[in-house]
Amino acid sequence: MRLAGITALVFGAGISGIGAAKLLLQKSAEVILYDGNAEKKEEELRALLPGDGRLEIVLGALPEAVMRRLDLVVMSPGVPCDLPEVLKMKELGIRIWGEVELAYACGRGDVLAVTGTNGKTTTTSLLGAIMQAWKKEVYIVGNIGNPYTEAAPRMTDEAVTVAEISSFQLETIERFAPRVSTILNITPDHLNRHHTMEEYIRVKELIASNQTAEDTCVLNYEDEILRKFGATLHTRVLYFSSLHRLDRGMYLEDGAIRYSDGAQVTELCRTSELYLLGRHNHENVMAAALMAIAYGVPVEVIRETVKSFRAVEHRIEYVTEKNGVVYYNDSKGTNPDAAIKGIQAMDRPTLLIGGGYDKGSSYEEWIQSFDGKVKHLVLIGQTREKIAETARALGFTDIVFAESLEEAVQFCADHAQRGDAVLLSPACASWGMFPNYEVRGRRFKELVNQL
Ligand code: UMA
Repeated sequence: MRLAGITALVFGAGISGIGAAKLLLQKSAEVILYDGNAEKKEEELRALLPGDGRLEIVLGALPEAVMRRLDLVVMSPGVPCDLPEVLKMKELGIRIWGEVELAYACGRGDVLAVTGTNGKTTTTSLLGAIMQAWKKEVYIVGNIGNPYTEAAPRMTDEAVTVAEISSFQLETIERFAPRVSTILNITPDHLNRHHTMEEYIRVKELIASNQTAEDTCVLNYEDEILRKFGATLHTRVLYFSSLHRLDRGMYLEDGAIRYSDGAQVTELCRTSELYLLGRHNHENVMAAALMAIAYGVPVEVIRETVKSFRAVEHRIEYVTEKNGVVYYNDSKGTNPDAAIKGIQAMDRPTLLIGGGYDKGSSYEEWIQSFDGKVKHLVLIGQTREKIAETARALGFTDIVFAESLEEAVQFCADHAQRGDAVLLSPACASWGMFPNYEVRGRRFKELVNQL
């Protein structure tokens, strides 16, 4: 699609929307930056964008007269596709792209894309590090917090883009086609946005929808949904497994990560050589390594990178030790499944801070995973009643309500004993209390360091 001269509305003025607006202005499109939040400040938004383009800013309600002028709508990931305004624009026959589709249309080089319910950020960072050890021009973008549209205009044909792609972003792709993709796992998440598990799965699987026979999709063999999905694909499929030796693919066996190309078996490393802990992390390592192999990276480069790679911020991140109590920040535990990994990684009695924004999750399995390790469950945010109810029904009653993260941290500091751990692993999104999980995690670290 030719962008010069068209009128494009960018829906949402967060970091994706600003990236998209900049890119469109650079392509000489006429841009209408729209945000439903009437409290946003027009001058502040203008200051983020080049002053010489044809830019209009609309805040609050979106008039139909504006809709009727449009050739293209570029959606920010956080904006639901079934909002009445969006449905209206669809009805008017206006093309709707996600910010990722716009970036893909304008970018160059190859794309390697990572999705899945959990482990996306770790896998994307590790794959990014592997690519940086091998290639000169590497971009690490997407849901990880760097808008893809910001990087797109700088790309040459030599570029390798490693993209973390959420289900929100996949909903609005059209031609986005990674050379190598992965779906790490699929468990219930974001059901308030996608409504049903079937729809969430459908959206996740879109990551491979434009891949051809020359491309590769890397899947988790132990995920039944994904194994079924793999059988339907026309692109090359490679599996990784943490439980079974595979004739072809990557697997965990006798404390080692091994790769079989169908004829020869190569040992990548021993898990004891990795800084990343836990089976879920070993799966992330296998996914990244297998994607790199599929893309042609020499095994030696992959081996050196995985052995030196450390955990990413906010993912079971060690903060500090105070009075014999160890503090961990797992703010990225934004759903029950991710939070289960957090509590499983604890090897001592734990004071657990949970709760936040309600995404329609069920907390039963999370509470069942406490396994006698949780001394106190300190709950904050919108979901605290719902979590407490579930916990009590399962016989877990050491529950405390706190009004804020500050109060929760103080309670933990007052009640933890030498040898305990304090873990922030909320099982919920941060929205309502914080703009995102990074701000929540950083605030937690600040509070802990001030104790
Ligand atoms: N807005 C509206 N109407 C709505 C909803 C939002 O106008 O109905 C406006 C808001 O007022 C706000 C803007 O849209 O001004 C926010 O847009 P956004 O929610 O898309 O946020 P961005 O700042 O653009 O960040 C987005 C991703 N956010 C979400 O998916 C919610 C970031 O992922 C991502 O890092 C960034 O783009 C760069 O690509 C965050 C996230 O929480 C980390 N992701 C979810 C997750 O990981 O679970 C999917």
